[in-house]
Amino acid sequence: MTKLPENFLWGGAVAAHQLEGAWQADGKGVSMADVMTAGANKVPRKITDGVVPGENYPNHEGIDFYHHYREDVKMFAELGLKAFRTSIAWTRIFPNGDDAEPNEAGLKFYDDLFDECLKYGIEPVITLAHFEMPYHLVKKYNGFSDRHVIDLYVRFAETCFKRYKDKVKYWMTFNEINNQSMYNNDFLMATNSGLVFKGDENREAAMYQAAHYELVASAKAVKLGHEINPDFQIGCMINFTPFYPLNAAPNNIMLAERLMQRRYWFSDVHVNGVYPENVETYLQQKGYRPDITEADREILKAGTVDYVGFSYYNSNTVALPEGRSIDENLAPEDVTVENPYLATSDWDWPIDPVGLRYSLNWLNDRYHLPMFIVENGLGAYDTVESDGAIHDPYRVDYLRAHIQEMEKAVELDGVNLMGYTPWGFIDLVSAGTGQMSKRYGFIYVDKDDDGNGTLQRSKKDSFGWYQKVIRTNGEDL
Ligand code: P53
Repeated sequence: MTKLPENFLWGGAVAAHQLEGAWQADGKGVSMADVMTAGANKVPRKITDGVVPGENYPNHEGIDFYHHYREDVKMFAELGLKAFRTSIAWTRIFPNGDDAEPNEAGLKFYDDLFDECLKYGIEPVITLAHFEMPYHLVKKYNGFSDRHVIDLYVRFAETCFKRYKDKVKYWMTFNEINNQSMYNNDFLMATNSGLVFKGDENREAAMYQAAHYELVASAKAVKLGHEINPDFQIGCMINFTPFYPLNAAPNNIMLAERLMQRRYWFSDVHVNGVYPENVETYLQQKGYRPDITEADREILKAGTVDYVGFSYYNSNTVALPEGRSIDENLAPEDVTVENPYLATSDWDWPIDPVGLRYSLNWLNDRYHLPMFIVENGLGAYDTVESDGAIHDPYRVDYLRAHIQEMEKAVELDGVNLMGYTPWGFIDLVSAGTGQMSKRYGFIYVDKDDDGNGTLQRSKKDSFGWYQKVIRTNGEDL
């Protein structure tokens, strides 16, 4: 018996700003990602006020995929990929976000890239906004805190849908739109919504407003996309990090449930077209009155998604601290505890393969839609041996264990899964830290955290392993 359907989309995932580089080529504008400096392990990236001379901005060069894409896609074909998930850099198409006309050179780049993929039978899977809003919109509107940005995003989406309607079938509107539920984190607010806080603004209220405008923008785009090509499959994309209660203490169970509600209402709106009761009630309770019109509510209903795309890296275990109450609405970072059953990566991310099966089941029970695992993987330090080999059994162990759990979810639990695209299958700049040394790839790229290196590509041991996994449709792990 074959566990996975014959047309299962085995692939790999990246995002434009983390690999393309060429940040000023052919008319590209400055994006949010272009003003983020290099951080380090446990050192957050800085968001500078524009591009400041002397700072290290690793996304400016990325791995220069912009100039290497032909040889890279050839290697992706050798790996056996059936799907390539990337994003379209908004600033290549609309350099400032509000330009009168799109930038033809930017549009042409993605035409050429998609043609190159299709030549090898690789299906492009495209995210429209993956952490790289035009910086001009950040300055002018404070990102998605302004309603004007809805239509600017929709115009970008429409331009892409029309241009690539015969080349791209699978789309996602916003990458990990729910990261901003952790509104205390500057990086997540900036990358999701282009929100840069200057003082003591109410971050939570700002988040609910910006997220609403994004959800409206997404729904408008979904509706339009279906009109442009009824065969389009347009999904949402959420970061799925399930909250586990540390133990059976009822308050910990309720705490985990409450945190799940605060983190997953975004996909409730994407899928159901309405806000869940718990969010409506919470907004009232807090006295927040985001600008949500009746017309918006109609749009949300008219633009529900076709599938649920999600990333899965780890679970998050929580416990209510002594003397605290659930109704204080504690932030996840204030209640996260070590899970005694799980090992962690060098970046302290728990490693929890069963959590992937749990996530697939949870999402299936809640949404009853096809699902697409569009990111999963292990960031790790790799060592290049004197003969050039890179032995990365830790990466294979991580992925094998996750694929096994994914296959159980399909085979034994009946989930409808479209595909699996491991993250950063070619080494690229880490989103969270800006490091090159946090590597996810099967393909090694010679570049270090200071930007030195030849950019030469080579195969790690995991390359041959993943090739075999795809060839056997996940039978031989
Ligand atoms: P890096 C935070 C938490 C979970 C996933 O992350 C996240 C983030 C943002 O860093 O991002 C997703 O590179 C994201 C990718 C990113 C990948 O996970 O920090 O969609 O852009 O590279 C891995 O190790």
